[in-house]
Amino acid sequence: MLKIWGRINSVNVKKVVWTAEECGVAYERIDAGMQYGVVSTPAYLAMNPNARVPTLDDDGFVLWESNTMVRYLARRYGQGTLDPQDLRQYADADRWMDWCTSTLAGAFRNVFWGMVRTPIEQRDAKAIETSRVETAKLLAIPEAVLAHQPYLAGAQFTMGDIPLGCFVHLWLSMPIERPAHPALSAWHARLAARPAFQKAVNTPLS
Ligand SMILES: N[C@@H](CCC(=O)N[C@@H](CS)C(=O)NCC(=O)O)C(=O)O
Repeated sequence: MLKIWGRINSVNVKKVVWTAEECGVAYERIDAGMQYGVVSTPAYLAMNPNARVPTLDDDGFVLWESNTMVRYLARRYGQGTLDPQDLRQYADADRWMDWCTSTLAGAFRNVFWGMVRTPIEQRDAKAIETSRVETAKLLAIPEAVLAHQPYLAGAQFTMGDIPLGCFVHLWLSMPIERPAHPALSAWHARLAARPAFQKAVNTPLS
């Protein structure tokens, strides 16, 4: 059976669990990381030398890097739906996955870590504010796309919606000021209506 190591309050673990749920494939999730430890044990390091979560094991095939797992599961279990068959639509979906990791995640990091993982008295208000402003500015990019199509890669929900969907859910859960992004909010509501999203992504923050 498919195994996914990682605590469900990790945004990168959520991506993979959400994908498995969308594919309807049976899996076992094993808590690891942060308060659960596990990631520094020799057995875990042999699978994932980064000592990070998630790690995936599909019948002995072991992977790390969450976006790669999303692509792998989409190709193996979600062809024609999560994994677009048309090359250009595939690249369009893939582009949003890379943008989420390379651009959005770093900008958002200080809002999330500051507001959720840092005790109030130790928070760096300036870093949180810089991160908030930068994230709000970046989210105008998917907002413009979603203003004229329901999903990031067009008319259908694809793997391209998964990483950014996880991050936007966190962004909308933060007790901070946000500019109105009506198309992004409507897209988030469409994602949140999916049972797989409710199971994997709408989970406690810490
Ligand atoms: N690029 C990696 C990043 C993995 C990563 O940084 N995971 C974080 C959680 S989101 C982690 O393992 N933190 C340490 C821990 O939980 O012990 C991926 O996408 O899988």
